[in-house]
Amino acid sequence: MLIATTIAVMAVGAAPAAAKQWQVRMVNAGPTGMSAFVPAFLVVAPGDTVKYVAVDKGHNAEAMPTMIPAGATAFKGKTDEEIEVTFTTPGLYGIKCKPHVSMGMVGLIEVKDASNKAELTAIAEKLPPLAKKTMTGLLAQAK
Ligand SMILES: [Cu+2]
Repeated sequence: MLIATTIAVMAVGAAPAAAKQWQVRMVNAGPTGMSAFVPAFLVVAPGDTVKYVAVDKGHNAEAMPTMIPAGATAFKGKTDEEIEVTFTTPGLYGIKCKPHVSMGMVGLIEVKDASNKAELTAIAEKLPPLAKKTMTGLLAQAK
């Protein structure tokens, strides 16, 4: 809690401007040719908003309830729904597309703190093989 507060204060001090809005595109053919979130890994500041854009049909974005920081609330977009999520609790958030998680369509948002990395890494072991592979690669980028 103390760490979270400190980080939030630092972020405000470093960036007095308004919170940023980021975009993650939901597409049928990402960098590997499979359905994907693009970018799949994003580092944002507390208070920033991420908009999930339905570039192609048939995708959704939802947080995996076991892969979010303690105290954070999971969100769940409907298929083809473009949602804007404001991330306030620092930590890592594992995201999936429900129809395509078994094809590896997962994403990772880091809200300026990766202190729950070990937890998410353990849970990623239980994802379907392609989702596990993608998520493990994403987690390797989180510091
Ligand atoms: Cu999808």
